[in-house]
Amino acid sequence: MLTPFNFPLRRAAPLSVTLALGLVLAACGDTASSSHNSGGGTIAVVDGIAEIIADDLEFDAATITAPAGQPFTVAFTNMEGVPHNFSVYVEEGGELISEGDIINEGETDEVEVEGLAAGEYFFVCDLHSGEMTGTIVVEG
Ligand SMILES: [Cu+2]
Repeated sequence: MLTPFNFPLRRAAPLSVTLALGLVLAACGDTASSSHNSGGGTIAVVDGIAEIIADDLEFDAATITAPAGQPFTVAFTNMEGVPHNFSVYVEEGGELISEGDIINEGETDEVEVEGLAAGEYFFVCDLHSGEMTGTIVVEG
């Protein structure tokens, strides 16, 4: 297990989330030894687009803020030699809103997201669902 001393900036996932993700990872044959969440930080949708990066098995933001009722694009770039994608769900384990393509190092996928009602939504790399997750906060 990683300790807070190893990763002082990373938040531990709530226990229920950790358990749920563990089930998903078990199904994939992966072995998650930690709640290695997204790297922290918040990015905003500006002029209909938000840019997010994956590197070191992390997204570079844990939160994306977006205005309610306005479709937007997430420009997702993979910066490492491990495939990733960016997908949006109503909630963890819930209904799919947008499924991003799996992309390789140096590629960018523009993921279109419909206008959403105010609230919180779940984003994740479907290939690393125990490690690469975050929240879309829709306001307005
Ligand atoms: Cu991934």
